[in-house]
Amino acid sequence: MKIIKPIIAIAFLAIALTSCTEEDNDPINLAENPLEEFNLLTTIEANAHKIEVYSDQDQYTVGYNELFYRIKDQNTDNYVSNAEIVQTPIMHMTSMMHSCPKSDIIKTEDLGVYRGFTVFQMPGNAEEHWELNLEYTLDGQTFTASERIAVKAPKDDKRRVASFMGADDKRYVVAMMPMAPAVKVNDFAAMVFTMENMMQFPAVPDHFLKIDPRMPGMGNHSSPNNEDLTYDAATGTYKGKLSLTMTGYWKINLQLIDPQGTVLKGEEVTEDNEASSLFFELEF
Ligand SMILES: [Cu+2]
Repeated sequence: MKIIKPIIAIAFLAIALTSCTEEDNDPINLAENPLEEFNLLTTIEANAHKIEVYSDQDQYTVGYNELFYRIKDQNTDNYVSNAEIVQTPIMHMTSMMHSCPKSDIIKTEDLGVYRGFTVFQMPGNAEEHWELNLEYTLDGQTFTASERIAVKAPKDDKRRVASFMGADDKRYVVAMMPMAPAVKVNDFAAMVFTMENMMQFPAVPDHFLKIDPRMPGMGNHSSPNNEDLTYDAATGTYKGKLSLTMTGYWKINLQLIDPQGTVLKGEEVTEDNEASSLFFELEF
């Protein structure tokens, strides 16, 4: 025992010298937070666990959100790498409760980091709020945790998600995938979900999304070399090409079309009709 003590003391000294934080957590975890570049949006303390939710944005935003999760065992100060996590975001509205399109939460290549996405259709407000509900299983034991979260409109107030009733009397949610627009032919992607009930929003495969980007501030001109979005089974997204010929405000007019060719929502842009009722927006 006499030999061990000095070794431990030296080890602690080494940690104190190499670590730039004074917290008494596991130094390995602190030194190697794979989510350092991301924003910690929520910390939930429950069941002797600390659950962290990270995003590359600094808020939960209406539209598509990629979220990263870590669970720290507060008894050992270690992050757990063997959890099964299920998310159920719920919006508590004055007249009803509903969820939103969301993914399974999967493990990433970074040990102890889990990833999933959530598509919020609407922001919270003074009377109505979103709640993040998590159910997670660790070593055969299941726990729950929940926390109220603030879902806000995008900072630029541009539309990236649309929720509507289709011509087939089904409700749909169409969400634009995050992108960094540039003056070029951009890769462009979206996801389509149907609202089966208040809680279930399965992804919709094999439809089509026609795109017609326009600049309403400049005679509603379009751009060449756009490609309509078609379903990509490998990613579960709809992929196409968005041609942006200059910077500024663009309205991306959309038409959602089912496999039989029926237009479920949206109208063609013509001389007499300057915009579709289904659209995304961006400004850069
Ligand atoms: Cu709502």
